[in-house]
Amino acid sequence: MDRREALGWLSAGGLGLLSPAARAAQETSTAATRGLPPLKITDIKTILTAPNRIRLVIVKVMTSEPGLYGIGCATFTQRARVVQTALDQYLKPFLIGRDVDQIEDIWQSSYVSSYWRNGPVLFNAMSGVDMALWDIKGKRASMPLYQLLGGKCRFGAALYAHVNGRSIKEVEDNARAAMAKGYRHVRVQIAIPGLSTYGTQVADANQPARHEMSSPTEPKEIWEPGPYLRTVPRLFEHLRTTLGEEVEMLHDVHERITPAQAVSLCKELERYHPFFIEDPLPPEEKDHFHLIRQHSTVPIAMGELFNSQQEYLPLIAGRLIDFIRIHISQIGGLSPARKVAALCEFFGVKTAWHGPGDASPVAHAAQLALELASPNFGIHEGYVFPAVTRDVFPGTPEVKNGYLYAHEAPGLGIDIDEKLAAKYPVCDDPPFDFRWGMTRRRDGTVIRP
Ligand code: GCO
Ligand code: MG
Repeated sequence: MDRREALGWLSAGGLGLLSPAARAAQETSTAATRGLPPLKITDIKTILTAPNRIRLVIVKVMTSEPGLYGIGCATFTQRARVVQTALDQYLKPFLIGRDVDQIEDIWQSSYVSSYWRNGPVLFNAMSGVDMALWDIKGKRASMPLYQLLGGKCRFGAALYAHVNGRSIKEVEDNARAAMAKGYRHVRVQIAIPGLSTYGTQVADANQPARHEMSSPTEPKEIWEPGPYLRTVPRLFEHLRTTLGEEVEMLHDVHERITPAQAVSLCKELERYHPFFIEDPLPPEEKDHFHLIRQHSTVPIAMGELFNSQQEYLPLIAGRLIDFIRIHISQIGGLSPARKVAALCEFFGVKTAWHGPGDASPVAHAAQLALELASPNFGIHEGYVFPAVTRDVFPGTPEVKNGYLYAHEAPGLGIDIDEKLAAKYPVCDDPPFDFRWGMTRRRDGTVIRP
């Protein structure tokens, strides 16, 4: 029996074991499948917008069905224009005319279309297209995307609130305010007097950097590990004592320290039972994660800087981390992310996809679809978009009582108001935030990052 005969046989009810009603239903659904018109990609638009001053890159994939399109996130905020070029000059001509239903094939062929691959620019460009194709598939199926991914495992995704402060007391007050809004998870960051500390940044990101090593380093650019390493355990001790046992506390080290310092910090924080400690080491030091594991049971979250599978696979397969923090658009979109989520499930790793303000509302909607359908979901990074951004992106998922809820519309359930988006152009002068690459030790040495 050839394939066509086999399909005919199946749609005719196989061995005839189907009841007449079941056979009628099957025939209708087979006809419906046959009835879906093949669709082509007719255009790919790149939209840059910055409603709350963060440069976002959004992709809109148009199809041969009038009015049917999908949107995706391609945001690499530090290099937005480069992603735009990758899309407009390279991916768009490569993909026009392709069948919108072949998401995996489009991903695989785009991946090798530049021969060299695995970079944040090309992966973000691919992610914009990939998410948009999933959005289209959901619209075609008249289903919210989480349904296509397996259906809901939970009603909403718990998210953590970003809490920071200039003093331990201020962090406590801000944590209480977040808890009063219903958050049960708080990520706590504290400013270290006289130092430029991640998560409490006060310096103007758009200030041009010095182009030479300054001597001495400007105070607002200095960061030293010592005072930080002595302050964070005190912060946790205070918060655990004053906020009680219920609240879950998280902290982002944001690299910056040595392997030995990371081990020592994790050991010290263990007694306060953090939910996770994030990026205790930079990706370049990933072979040192086993040291942390040997000395501490603190749950480790890692991955926002990863691009390729060669980077994250060893940490997952080696059971060296507890939460995967990949920035979904940085690895090429939802297609690879759902594979990572499934892989993580088998290795006891939960998802905590990277979701700050430079993951657009479209990216948050895509993450949420995956989170609702992943048994091993851990936590969603909370970023409450201001009203202006929510207006540009109608359908931005709602935050309520410490949970993120999906809109039940087909596909990603989110759209972009292009006219409004155009009112918030990205800043091209300067075209990027100068704060990256500016933080130095007192002697002028650049720190990561
Ligand atoms: C986080 C991150 C971000 C990054 C930012 C870089 O955990 O939310 O570390 O704050 O620093 O996304 O652009
Ligand atoms: Mg981080």
